[in-house]
Amino acid sequence: MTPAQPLRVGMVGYAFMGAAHSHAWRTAPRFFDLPLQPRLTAVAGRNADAARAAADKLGWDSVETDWRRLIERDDIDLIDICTPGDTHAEIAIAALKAGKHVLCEKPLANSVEEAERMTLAAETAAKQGVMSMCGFSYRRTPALALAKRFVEQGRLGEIRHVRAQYLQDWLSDANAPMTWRLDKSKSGSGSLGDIGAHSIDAAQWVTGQSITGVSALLETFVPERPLAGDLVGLGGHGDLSGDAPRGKVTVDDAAIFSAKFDGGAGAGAIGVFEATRYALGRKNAMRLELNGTKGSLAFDFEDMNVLSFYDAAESPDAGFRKIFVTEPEHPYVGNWWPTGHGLGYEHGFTHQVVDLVTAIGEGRQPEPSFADALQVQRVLAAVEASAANSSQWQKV
Ligand code: SOE
Repeated sequence: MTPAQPLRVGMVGYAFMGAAHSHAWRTAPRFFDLPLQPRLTAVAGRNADAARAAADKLGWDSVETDWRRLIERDDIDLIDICTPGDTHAEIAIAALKAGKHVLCEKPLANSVEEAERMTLAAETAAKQGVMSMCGFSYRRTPALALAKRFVEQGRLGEIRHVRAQYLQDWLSDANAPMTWRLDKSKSGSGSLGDIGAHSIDAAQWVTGQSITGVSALLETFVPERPLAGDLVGLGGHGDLSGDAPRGKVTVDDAAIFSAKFDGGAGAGAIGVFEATRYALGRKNAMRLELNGTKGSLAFDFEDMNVLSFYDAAESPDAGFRKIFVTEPEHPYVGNWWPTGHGLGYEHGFTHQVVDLVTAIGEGRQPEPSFADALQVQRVLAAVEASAANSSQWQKV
């Protein structure tokens, strides 16, 4: 067999998402047959010593202190963007113009205007075979991929209700420090864009329906937090003293909204969404429940190897059935452990690399495309506009 051609990756950023992506780039070719062989060629970060240390720890061959150098290099085929949202548009557009494929973390951008420019650049580049994808990694959780398969098989019938929650609690402590995720100029929005965007993408993807309008409420519970310098990671457990200088939180802490979906021919589900980092005791409860005319299904990332399914054709007292999504016939699972052993958070990122590299190798547009992520961005903007206008109904 001829060895696969290399796909030489240059990654920008190396914190939490950078670590998850590094693991995925390394692991994907070890468990899946890929048409191209990923190489961890270079990582970029502004602080040379920290970037060198991250490269050594995460397994990258070289270091750059300016992302522009990655784009100039002839030995890089793909740029992986793992930085805060304020940098996405500039890096992605420059990379696509230079003929590099792009993987960009979610949410795609900090505004619809940026996301539109990125989508235009992506569509232009795709005509030359240069591909791009947005990292809504939960699509690659086997139980959620199985949920989509059930919907496509018609096992739920017509979908009437969508119930989507993303509940975390890492900001509950009012003395947890400021980080870039709480600064609108860097992150675009708070819980809404950081975790609500995942719910919006998953709900639209699993149902196959787009959100057409919303009515929303946003809340910031803790308006100021202790400043902690260049803190990396979530920073939720920083125990800074009450006297530390404080900075202004400029994003939402929690978002709730109702939504209408377009199911074609006037039909379409109605949905309720909730995203918060203040749900004490809920750690990463990314939940999706659908009720259709023939059945219902429910998923909770805190029990991520399970999909609950209710089939109305069975005896009414049969109740929800727990499907352990750990079997070879389930999406992605067959490439891992023998029956029944289960997967974790990191596997979603690995499957994301598998799907991206496979699509690039086959010359296909990977999903979610920048255009798909632009639709999510439009929903985020509509939620903010509605909340700013006393929850008035806002078309997407
Ligand atoms: C923090 O809220 C966060 O790490 C998000 O940024 C990720 O996208 C999500 O996967 C887990 O939570």
